[in-house]
Amino acid sequence: MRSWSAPKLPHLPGAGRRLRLFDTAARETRPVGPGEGEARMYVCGVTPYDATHLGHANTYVTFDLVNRVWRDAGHPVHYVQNATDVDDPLLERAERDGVDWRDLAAGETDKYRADMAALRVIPPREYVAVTEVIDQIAELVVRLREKGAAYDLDGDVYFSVAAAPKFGAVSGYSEAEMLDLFAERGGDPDRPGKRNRLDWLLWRAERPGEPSWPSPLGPGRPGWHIECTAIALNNLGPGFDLMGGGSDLIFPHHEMGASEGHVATGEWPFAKGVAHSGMVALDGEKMSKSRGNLVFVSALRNDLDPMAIRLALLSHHYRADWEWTPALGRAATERLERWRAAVARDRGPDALPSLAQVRDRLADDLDTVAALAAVDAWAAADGDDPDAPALVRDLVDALLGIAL
Ligand code: 5CA
Ligand code: ZN
Repeated sequence: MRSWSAPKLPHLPGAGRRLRLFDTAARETRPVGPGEGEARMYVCGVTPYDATHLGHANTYVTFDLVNRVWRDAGHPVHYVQNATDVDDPLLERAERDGVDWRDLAAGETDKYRADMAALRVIPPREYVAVTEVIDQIAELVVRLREKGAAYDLDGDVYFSVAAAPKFGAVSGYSEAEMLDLFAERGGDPDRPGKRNRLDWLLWRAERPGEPSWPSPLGPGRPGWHIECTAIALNNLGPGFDLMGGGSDLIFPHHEMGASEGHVATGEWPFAKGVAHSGMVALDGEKMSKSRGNLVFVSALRNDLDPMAIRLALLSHHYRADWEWTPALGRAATERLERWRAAVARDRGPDALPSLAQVRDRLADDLDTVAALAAVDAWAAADGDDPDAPALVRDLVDALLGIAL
C-alpha cells in the first residue's frame, strides 16, 4: 500500500562507516548489513487501532538511523514494513467504538503516515498491509503443514514447536520466561488440545462476526507471527540483513517468526541480524495501547516542533528503557534552537571533525547520546570556516534526520 513522502537526503563528503549493532540473538555488538551492495531490513509495523505514540516513534526513528547509516556507507537500502490491519485488538476496538474495522485501520494508518513524515522517517520501499497479502500468508501456512510442522486443532492451524530446531535461539529465554511472555503477549498456552503449550496459532478458522478470507486452509484469517514471516520472505527473501522492532517483540513474535522462516525455507538464520529498541514508559509503566498511558505524537506535535520530538528520542540510547516527561520536550526544544542559531551563523569551527565524530558514534551501536554531544560541542565553539555551518546542517539532516 501507499507509504509516505520521503525526506530529501543531503550528500555528505567522505565515506560513511560500517554499522555495528547489538545483536539480540548473538548477544554481542557486531557488524550488521552487507560488506557491499544492497542492505535488506524488515521492521515490524504498527497495529493501527490507535494513534502513533512516542514508543512507536522511538522504534521507527531507531531503525531510521540504521537506514541512514547504511545509506551514508553507500548501500542502497531495501526496507520493508508491515501493517497489522487485521488482528484481535483492532477488531475489539472497532467493536467497542461501533466503527467498521477497515475504516478504523485506514484512518489510523493515515495518521501514522503523517507522523512518520513529520518525524522525517525514511519510508519503506514496500509498506504491506496484512489484508493485501492473505493469499501469500495462507500459502506459507500450507507449506509449513506440508513439512509436517503444523497441525489442525478444531479447524484452527497451529505451528508445532517440536518441529523447530532453532526455537529459543533469538531470545535465549528459559521455557518459564517464554510461557509467561507468551500468555502476556497474545499467546494461548492453556488452550486444551495443543501438543505443546508454546505451539502458536498460524491460521484462525472463521468465527461468527469476524472477518475471514477463503483459503486452502478453509475460511479464516492469519495468526500474528506468520504475517511478518510471509511479508519478509516474499519481499526480501531469506537471510536478509536485519529484523527489527521494540524489545517487546523479541518473544514471542521474532522468536516464532524466525522459526517459521527456518522451517519453511530450510535456511538459518532467518535474518542475519536481529535488533531491538528499548521501551518508552509514562508514569512508570510501558506505554501501550492496551494500558492507555499514551503520549501521542500527533498531540505532541501541537506543542512541539517535530524536530524537537525527534531530538528528544535521540537523546536516549536506543536500547535504553526510559520515561517520557515534559521536561524532555523542553530540553530538546532548547537544543534545537541552539543548533538552529549555530548553523545560521556566517562561519563556524571546521565541521569535518564533527562529521567524523557523528559517523563514528552512530556506527558504534547507534550512540546517539554521544553524536548529539558532538554537535553540541560544534555549536558552542567559535571558528572562521565559512563552509562549516552548511556542512553541519547537512550532516545533522542526513545522519540524524533533523532538519535545522
Ligand atoms: N503490529 C505488531 C508488529 S507485527 C505490533 O507490535 N504493533 S504495535 O503497534 O503494538 O507496535 C509497533 C512497534 O512499536 C513495535 O516494534 C513495538 O515493539 C513498538 N512499541 C510498542 N510500544 C512501545 C513502547 N512503549 N516503547 C517502544 N516501542 C514500542
Ligand atoms: Zn511483526
